[in-house]
This record gives sequence, C-alpha cells and structure tokens, in this order.
Amino acid sequence: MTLRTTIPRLPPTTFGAITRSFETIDSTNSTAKELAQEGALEGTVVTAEDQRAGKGRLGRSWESEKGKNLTFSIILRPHLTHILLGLLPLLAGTAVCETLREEYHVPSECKWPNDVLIGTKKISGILSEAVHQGDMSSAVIVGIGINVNQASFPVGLGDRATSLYLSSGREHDRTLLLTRLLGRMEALYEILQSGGADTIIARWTAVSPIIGKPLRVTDGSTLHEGTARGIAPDGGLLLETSAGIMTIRAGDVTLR
Ligand code: BT5
Repeated sequence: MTLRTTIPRLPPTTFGAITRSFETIDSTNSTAKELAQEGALEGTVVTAEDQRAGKGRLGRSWESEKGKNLTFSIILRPHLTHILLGLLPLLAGTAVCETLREEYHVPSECKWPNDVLIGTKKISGILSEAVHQGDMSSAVIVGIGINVNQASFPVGLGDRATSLYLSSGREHDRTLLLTRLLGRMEALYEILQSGGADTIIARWTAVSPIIGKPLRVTDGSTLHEGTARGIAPDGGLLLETSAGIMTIRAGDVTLR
C-alpha cells in the first residue's frame, strides 16, 4: 500500500469550531438536522457518547459501545450543484480512510458507497442526509461512526466489524482522531467547493480496491453483476455489465 501525504496536518478552522456534545441522544444525525433547521452554522459538529437509535442506511442501525468510539455528525451548507452533493459521502469516506492510513498506519479501504473496511471488516460507516426547507435543500448532515476503542462486538456483528484498537493493538485518543479527521475533511471540502470534484473522485479511488474488480450490486430487489469501472460525477458507481455501462446510485456491493 502506498501512503500519501497530500494535505498538511492543519487543524480544522470551521469544522468543529462549534461542537455540541451529548452523553446520550437518539442519533447525532437527527439532532444535527434539528440544529440545522434552527440555523446552526456550517461546520457545527454534534457528538454523542451513546446513541439510543444510531442510524445506518435504508432503515438499518448503527451499534456502538458507549464511550468507546466516535459517533458524530457535521452540518454542511454546501454551494454545490445537486450532482456534486452526491460526492459528499465519498469525500467523508476518503477523509476517514486517509486519516486511518496516514496517521494510524492501518490499511483501511473505502468500499462504495459509504463503508470503510479493514480487510473484510467494517471500521466506519457514513450516513449523509439532506435537510429540506420548502423545496430547497438547506443543509447536508454527514454522520460518521468509527469504531475506535471497542474491543469486542455483539454476536452477529463480530465477524463483520473491527476497530482501530483491534487493528493497531492499542487504545487511541478519540478527540485527537476527531480533530485530525475534521482537518482532513475540511481540506477536502474546500477542494470540492472550489471545483475539484475530479480530485475527490481520484482520492477516493486511490483508497478503494473495487475499481476493475468483478462485483455483485444489490440495488433494492435488483441484483446487478459486472465490473466496477469508476465513479460517476455524481458519486454513482459505474458498473460494466453484459448490457453496457450503467450507473448505480444506491445499493450494497460485494466482491464476486
Ligand atoms: C452505515 O449504514 O454504515 C452508516 C452508519 C452511520 C453511523 C453514524 S454514527 C453517527 C451518525 N448518527 C447516526 O444516527 N448515524 C451516523 P449501512 O451501510 O446501512 O450499514 C449498517 C450496517 O452496518 C448494519 O446493518 C450492521 O450490519 C453494520 N453495523 C452496525 N453497527 C456497526 C459497527 N459499529 N461497526 C461495523 N458495522 C456495523
């Protein structure tokens, strides 16, 4: 694996400048949405030690041991076209993956659309949700869960989940990880907002093993098989099937 240091290790200036920390809430994404509707500034971060109803995609849940991990959401108010908004989950995944590789030396990889894995096990998941006011999308909430110091997982998750502790053999300071991650995310966000969508896609592709691989993609009840050929400008997955190249906009991917 090639390690790249492409961003100076600057602390974030906007992301996390305002932080709302909770002991226990339902979901940091839900609280961040409410705060966004009340006018919270871009970069506001909502953290929780424990979520009663941590959300995954498609009605799934995120399970995280209290006080051990990072579960947080960031409020963004992007000036981006609708198409480019689709790159935000990939941007967040890239930030998580690059931070884990470059600052913690663990061989993490991004899996389309929103997972960060070590080997076949998931260390982080991302849930991006738009906040609508009238017909307009007024904010985007990017929620990130990272398994940091959790040493074991409940039955059913155990064979599919890992943590920074399990991969590196020691505990880590969660605040430092959050600061490093927010710094990298903010730098990538500035690149995206100033016309650098291609750079975001290239950076994501550099930390993802799926391009060129044969994949099976479940999109609702539809199953597609093909070879991953790249990422579309809106963050969709370009899949070459026997019928030609198609863009998958949501779904779950497994390597064939
Ligand atoms: C995700 O969904 O991976 C998005 C997870 C986002 C969680 C963050 S935490 C902060 C913020 N506030 C929220 O309420 N949510 C966000 P998805 O791709 O649907 O994956 C969910 C699946 O991952 C579950 O069905 C489990 O199989 C698995 N899973 C649940 N908890 C996990 C964990 N801690 N580690 C690894 N896998 C987990």
